[in-house]
Amino acid sequence: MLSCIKTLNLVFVCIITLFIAGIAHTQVVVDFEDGELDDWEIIDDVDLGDVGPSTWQIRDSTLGLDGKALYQGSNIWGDATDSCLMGTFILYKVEEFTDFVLEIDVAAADNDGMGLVWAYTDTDKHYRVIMMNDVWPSPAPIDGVGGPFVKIAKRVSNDAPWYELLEVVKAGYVPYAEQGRLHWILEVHGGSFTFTREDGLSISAEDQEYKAGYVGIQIYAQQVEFDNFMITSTAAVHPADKLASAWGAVKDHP
Ligand SMILES: [Ca+2]
Ligand SMILES: [Ca+2]
Ligand SMILES: [Ca+2]
Repeated sequence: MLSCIKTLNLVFVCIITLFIAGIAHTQVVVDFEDGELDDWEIIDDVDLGDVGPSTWQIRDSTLGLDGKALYQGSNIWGDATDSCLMGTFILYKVEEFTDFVLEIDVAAADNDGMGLVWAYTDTDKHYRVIMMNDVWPSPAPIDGVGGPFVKIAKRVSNDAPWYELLEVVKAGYVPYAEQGRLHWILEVHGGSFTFTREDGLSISAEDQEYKAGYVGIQIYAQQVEFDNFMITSTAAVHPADKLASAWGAVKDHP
């Protein structure tokens, strides 16, 4: 009888533990205070007009962020004709994400292109949100929409047209504040993407072909700091699956 009660207690503990583990969402927070970029990969894009290189580093913030911040300081830019905003990526390479919420603090020193990338598997395969205060490209031969703007686009190739435009905010675009503290939120769920800035500007898009990949940052001709990178995986783990496997493990226990 005692043994039976012990077994029931074990069952209870296992089920509760696994249930909590199943619904908990993994979260990563990076404040760059350790000065390490070991978890990140820097990739300068292909066939750039200005081949750079990028100068990603961690430095003491000079733009009002918290302590140490990630900084890109070169003016690496564009395809050879400077008709598409490209430059350099930095990717968080510890794990790939499917459904997630990503938040980050930002402070820009210039008026050019910056944004986030996700579902990144290569320079020619990822999604991006990118914003631009400057009046560029001008004209805009690739997708017909010159700056200023914020766009969500899908990378489709390593040569023209590079990106397929999924959504753009042009008429309602408000320039981001330069030299000030900004905050971005990107929510990705099942091929639906929503990006929101601290001033309320928002853009959304969808793509049925969406698959998991790495997340990161993309820069065009911009000098900018980032801090307090926080990503929360919201990929569903069905509680019933966890309970079934928990019960199976207990039954098999001698
Ligand atoms: Ca920091
Ligand atoms: Ca500029
Ligand atoms: Ca610039």
